[in-house]
Amino acid sequence: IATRVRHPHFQGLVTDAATAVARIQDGDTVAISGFASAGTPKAFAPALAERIRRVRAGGGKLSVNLLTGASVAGEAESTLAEVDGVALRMPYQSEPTARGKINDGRMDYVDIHLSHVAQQVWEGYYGDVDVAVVEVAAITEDGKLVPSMSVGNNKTWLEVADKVILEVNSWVPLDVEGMHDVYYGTALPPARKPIMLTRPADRIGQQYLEVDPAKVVAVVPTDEQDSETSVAAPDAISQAIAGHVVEFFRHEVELGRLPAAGLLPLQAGIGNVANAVLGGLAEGPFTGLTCYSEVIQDSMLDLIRQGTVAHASATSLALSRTGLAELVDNIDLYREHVTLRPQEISNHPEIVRRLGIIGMNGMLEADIYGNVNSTHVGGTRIMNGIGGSGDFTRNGYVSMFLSPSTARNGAVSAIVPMVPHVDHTEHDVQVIVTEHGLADLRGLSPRKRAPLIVDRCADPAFRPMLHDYLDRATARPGAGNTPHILEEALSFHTRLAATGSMLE
Ligand code: 0RQ
Repeated sequence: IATRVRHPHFQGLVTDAATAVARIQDGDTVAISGFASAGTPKAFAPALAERIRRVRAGGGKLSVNLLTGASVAGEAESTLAEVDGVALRMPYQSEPTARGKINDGRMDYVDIHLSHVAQQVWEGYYGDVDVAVVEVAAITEDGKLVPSMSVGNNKTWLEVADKVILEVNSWVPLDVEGMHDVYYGTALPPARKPIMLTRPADRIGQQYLEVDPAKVVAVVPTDEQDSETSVAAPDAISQAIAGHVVEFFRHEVELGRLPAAGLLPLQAGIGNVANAVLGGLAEGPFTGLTCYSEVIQDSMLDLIRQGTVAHASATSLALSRTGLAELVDNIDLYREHVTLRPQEISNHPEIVRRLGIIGMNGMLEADIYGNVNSTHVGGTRIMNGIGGSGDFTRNGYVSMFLSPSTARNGAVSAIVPMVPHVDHTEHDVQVIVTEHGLADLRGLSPRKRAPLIVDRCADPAFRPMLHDYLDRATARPGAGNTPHILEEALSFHTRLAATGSMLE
């Protein structure tokens, strides 16, 4: 432990997780590290769930409000959800048990843009943060913290929390030191200053997180690996989507709208499609690429290793088992080509706009005018959350949504007359891609966009129904700028609910 906890004050605080979580009281707001699977505290959730069970068995009450970076390791999320340990959850989850509790109205869920979390917590919208639980790789001789595999909101949690529990994970390679760039220059308005980051590889902060030693109540040693963010091998659909995206980049370069050398920094969401698109870039022709994103997935490691990507900036390493092994085995290479930053900076609107990011995110569905639903199935049931997709889409240089054209074995169309929930409006969404094709909506009025989206992106099985709707809506007297038949606009969804299919 002395190689990981190098400062005597912190050595004196070493204890086990059960002792540490005894500090947590009913109603506390607990902010933990973790972004995607990476950097979630390993010992905290099982220990708190066990304490909750014991307190309840003794007739007491115990649940907490849980703040994180984004999603955290599935086991941590489910362990706490199973014991109804979480009263309020913010800002993102992607785990079935928690999702079920939210949709049953048993867990409050606040789904906000990831770049907004730090400032909203500072502003006090979530009350006081009682306890922060943050995983680190090491505590240095002078009491600084070496972050682990994600940074997320850890800087903010350490600053705002009354009490801090540190988990020091000896699985994290010590050579991760130097991969992080923690920027301490953010302030609340009117004291804000420009953030002087102009290239994805720029370093504007420091390698370490800081904590007031007086607030630290426990240091808990752990040695467990990060759980994996699994990815499937690209299938025909995701490969077709990737093909359309690469062709689009070629076309934009030809028109002089994207630089041939390195394009512009890429952002890609989590998931198989995003992973396949990045994989598609491995086949060329682009080189010297950069990435300014939230997460680094397996395919990004491949692109770095083969030299296609010169630098990748993110807030988290969301890797599969194979990806984690590759990272740990070649940590020196990746430390040189990867920078992990606080999510406030990885997703910052000012930087996203300045760098001219190409945003590529997944969606549940888009409507014929380009409004996108990323979060609520059928308009009511939460899937995951908006995550960082809004940060990149609203502020990006080119904002793209990528999705298979159908879901549930063809019963659900990803292109519908009207979305029942809007996360990204028609004003933000510029390009929609499915396996069938790519609709470039830039410069087009809603009436011009609609037939393009249907013909390029909808599955052929749904095209006649969508055209019929559009024709009848447009033929109405006073049809307007975005013609609709309101009595019918959600008919795809009501039919799905009634019959199990959007098909007539
Ligand atoms: O269900 O898991 O039961 O098979 O949704 O769909 O096609 O595998 O696509 O994994 O990319 O997820 C929008 C959810 C897409 C994701 C969303 C069902 C489908 C399947 C998953 P199963 P796919 P993806 C960076 C950016 C918001 C956050 C974000 C997301 C499951 O992209 O959460 O972008 N985005 N963050 O069957 C009903 C539809 C459906 C549908 C798909 N129209 N109706 N179900 N599904 N379309 C990441 C972070 O912020 C951390």
